[in-house]
Amino acid sequence: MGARAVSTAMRPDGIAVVTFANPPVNALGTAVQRALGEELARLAATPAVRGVVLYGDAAGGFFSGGADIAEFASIGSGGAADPFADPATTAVYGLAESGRLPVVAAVGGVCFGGGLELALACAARVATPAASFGLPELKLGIIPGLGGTQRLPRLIGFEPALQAMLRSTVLPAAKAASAGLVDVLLPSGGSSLGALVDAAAGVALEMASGRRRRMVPLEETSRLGSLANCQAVAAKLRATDVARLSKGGVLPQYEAVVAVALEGVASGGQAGLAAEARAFAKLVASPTSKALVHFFFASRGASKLPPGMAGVTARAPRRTAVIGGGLMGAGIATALLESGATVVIKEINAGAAAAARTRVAKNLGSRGAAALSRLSVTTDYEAATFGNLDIVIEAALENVKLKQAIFVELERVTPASCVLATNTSTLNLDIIGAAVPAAHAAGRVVGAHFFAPAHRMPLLEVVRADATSPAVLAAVLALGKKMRKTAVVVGNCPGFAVNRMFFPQGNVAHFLASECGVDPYELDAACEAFGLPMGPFRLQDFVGLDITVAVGGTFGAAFADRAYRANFVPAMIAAGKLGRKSGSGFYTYPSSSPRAPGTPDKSVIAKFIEPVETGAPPLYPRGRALLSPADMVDLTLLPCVNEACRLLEEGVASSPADLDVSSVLGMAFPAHRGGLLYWASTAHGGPAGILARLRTLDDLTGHRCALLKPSFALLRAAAAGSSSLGRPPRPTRTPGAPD
Ligand code: 3H9
Repeated sequence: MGARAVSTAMRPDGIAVVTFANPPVNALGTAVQRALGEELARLAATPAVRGVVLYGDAAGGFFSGGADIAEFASIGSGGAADPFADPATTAVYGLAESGRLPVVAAVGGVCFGGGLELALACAARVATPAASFGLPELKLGIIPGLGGTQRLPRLIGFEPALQAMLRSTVLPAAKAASAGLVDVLLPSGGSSLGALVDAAAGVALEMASGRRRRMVPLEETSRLGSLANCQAVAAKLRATDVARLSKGGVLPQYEAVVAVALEGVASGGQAGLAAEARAFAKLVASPTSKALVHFFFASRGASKLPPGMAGVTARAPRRTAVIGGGLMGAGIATALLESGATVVIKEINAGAAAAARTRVAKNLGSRGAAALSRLSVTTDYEAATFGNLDIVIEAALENVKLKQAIFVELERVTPASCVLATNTSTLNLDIIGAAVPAAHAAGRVVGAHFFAPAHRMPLLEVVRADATSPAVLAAVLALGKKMRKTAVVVGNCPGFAVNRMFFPQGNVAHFLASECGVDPYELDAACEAFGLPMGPFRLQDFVGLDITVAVGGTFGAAFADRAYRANFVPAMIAAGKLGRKSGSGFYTYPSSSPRAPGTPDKSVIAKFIEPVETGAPPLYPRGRALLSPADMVDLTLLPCVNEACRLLEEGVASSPADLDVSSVLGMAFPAHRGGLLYWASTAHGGPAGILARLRTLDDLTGHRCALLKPSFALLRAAAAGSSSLGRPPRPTRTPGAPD
């Protein structure tokens, strides 16, 4: 925070306009809160001042992104290190609500978390149509801790407030106004900064002169309803939203917010504030919150350019084309259109082009007409279109010759400034680039690996070949941001980061079933209780066993030293058990409800796993009785951690935090465990603990699976006594010094 974070301008009408600025998102750090409290106290002691407008000023239109999340680590430590132990930190909320002066919040942009709690404590809120409001604290494993659980229900009603907090809903200005959260909404067109401040000053003046009632939010009761009614609402929400969102009670913040809000209704606002403070202090120190805060910062960090490229900037490409309008291509086109880009889909014939358009229209749904108007489909590389593009994303079949041929065409028809991206999930970028040596050498070739369905999945792997230029990387990152994806820059190797990090999961599951007598359904149940949405066998059914074998073959060829191939899977495929799409695999699926989770088909063990594996060397040690659910989870996931260490060692991924983001957004690893590597490090005590655990598991399973042999990268991190799995940062090179 700069020294001039809070400044005041006096208006001739006696209204003080207090502006606070803490870029980039105007986080309400404790220093900002203290400075605001001091300023409100000073103004209250100045007789000429009649009221206050509170205005958050940060480039990009933020009233405030909320309390400073980076400070959470020191909360609860007590004494001077704990910024919230000092009552001066939070004095601003009481002063805004019931000090001498009416305080009005002027909101022209994002107003989240502690920022909204500050606005809620004010006597009124005036907003422009660009404003948006939300209390997203639960996503961080906490509850609002600056009065939000008490004041929001009093302003918009108990049930709407709880629903908004439980679901971390973002209310656009118009909705916030109709809910009762915004007192004055400026019309669009008349909402310049000057107009906003004038309107807020007008409201403050009316209150100062008694022409308008000054609201004290904590004392409002008219919208709360009776205690009995609130109790009934709480019971209903506990049975529905809380049960679902808390994952059956695993995440404590969902129950806490209901209990604390109810306490405020039963015992009054002040008692509610005290209950809120107690619950907040407990939650902010919980492992769940620490993991979610880690994930928050890791996701923000992931979309940055790699070290050494700082300062390179690029605008997001707007004129785009997608080659291939199949499921993947149509999904990518949909996401591009939703981000405001124009899109051309190139297909091989008129029928395929029409089908691509239909797919995109279906993805966009009934409200997508405006976006759809920016789509065109074609069967030719016409110069008029392709000569004017910023980026092409190739999403054709996973066939290297085909992709090379497409790139040759693209190099011919696109301008030299056009980014040439491929959505390959496995192929080597340099081999594709070899077909267009000039474009590749110029740095135009890059990977843009989306996950299916591309218009829904939040992750984008941006694959960087050695030749890819920083400007091209920056352009694809900017595009990712426009598409609301979290983009992670990764290096070029088979499977890139996500698929390579997770290929051991299915392999090791096969090993455990084949050679250790582990029941697939018990293994799935252990992994699902841990928080994975699907255990490895259920996931294979979902993907399709034939696809699993095909992808497994790619990894088997690339990493033959450690890949594991089970004989029973081809036998299942031969018997027509392809997984969900054929109605049966490891589970059976009723044709009447194809989305049902499936019923275990235990006959798979006796029919396929045991007979096929008989005749192998003596099975060791028919081990299911030896393995606990925790062993099964570690056996499934630590080989992935082992592979992640290799990715870090090879420089394919640049930090453990990037891989945490990739694991959560690409593989649905539970966010409340912070990501794969964060979980492994915290659960097992860093690299040395992970190594020891892997060795124990290798012993338990008879030293028969190479995926359980520690990678050199893990051994090295453990030997170095490092607390992190990543390669230690390289010292920055001083210009002129030898490499
Ligand atoms: C809270 O308020 C608790 C209280 O109830 C109680 C307290 C006692 N703090 O996302 P972006 C950083 S909890 C610190 O790329 P965008 C972010 O790390 C808070 N830093 O921008 C990044 O840094 P860097 C409740 C924050 O425009 C930079 O700002 N609020 C915070 O796409 C830009 O972020 C939330 O949960 C913060 N609060 O989106 C809101 N917010 O450049 C969380 C952001 O170094 N934030 N940063 O990587 C958001 O939802 C989005 O960041 C926001 C901006 C919509 C604000």
